[in-house]
Amino acid sequence: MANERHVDHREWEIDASTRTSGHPFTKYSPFRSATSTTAATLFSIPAQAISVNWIENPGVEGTGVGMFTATGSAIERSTAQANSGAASLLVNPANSAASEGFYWASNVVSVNKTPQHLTASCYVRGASASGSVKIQITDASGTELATSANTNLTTSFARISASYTIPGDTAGAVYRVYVVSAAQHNIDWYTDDMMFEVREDTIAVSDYVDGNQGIGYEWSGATNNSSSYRRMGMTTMRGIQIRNESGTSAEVVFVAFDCTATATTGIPVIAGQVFETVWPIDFRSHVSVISASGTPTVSGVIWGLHNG
Ligand SMILES: [Ca+2]
Ligand SMILES: [Ca+2]
Repeated sequence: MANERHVDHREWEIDASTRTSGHPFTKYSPFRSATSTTAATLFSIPAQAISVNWIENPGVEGTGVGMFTATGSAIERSTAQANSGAASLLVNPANSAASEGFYWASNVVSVNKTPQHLTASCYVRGASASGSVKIQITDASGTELATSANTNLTTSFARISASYTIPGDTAGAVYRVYVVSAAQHNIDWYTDDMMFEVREDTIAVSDYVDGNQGIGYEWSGATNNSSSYRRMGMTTMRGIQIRNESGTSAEVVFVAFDCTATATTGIPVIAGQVFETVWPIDFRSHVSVISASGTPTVSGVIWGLHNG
């Protein structure tokens, strides 16, 4: 703020709420990395938006592909290509018409007073650089509601997406996501990392999410056979344990919170020693580290919670 004054200082200081003061630490971020004599950010509070993917085997890492229905094509799980993981869905169009591919059907999207935004996305790669495909959102009988641009297949994976807004008070209904040839062709293609999301806050397409992606990512049920979600990221750091693995005494590491580490702003961690907070802290930006010499490795964990 350009017109900030000293009396605004109340907003500069952080007072944890009564509720969060006694909150167990539910988030953590482990680390092990080399430092150097240039300050580096060891950890920063992630901008980790909550999102949900309704598609049950979105990365085709599970062997069951019964949630996908072929239409004018043959489909099968293939480990020949993958955008992530080890497998994708191979689509072999029959080459008798346009719009050959497959679809996935959602559970009922419940009625809502306010609009709901549907987004569908996936990554596609041609067996060769020819032919085009598109992704569509349709109603429960396959009538088109929204369609991506036609995308020419290449031998690299590319993301395609479509979005549709359900007006408020629309009766609950099933929706389908189609991935099909844009024009008739006989080029096989691979589909991976599919996503279908229902949001009320934005029509923007979220980053791809599945339960295999690490800390904060979970399947709602069986792995590779249920919806999945990304939980909120850490918003408040509440503790750190950091070990300086070096055995060389000159290799002191300085650790700073919410500012850039230097020999004067950082807490010194002597070679071979561990610094661990013994009382909850409350920092909300980042941890910076710098070494006095060399490239000592630091390892440990940052503890925190959400909604400080
Ligand atoms: Ca995959
Ligand atoms: Ca074919």
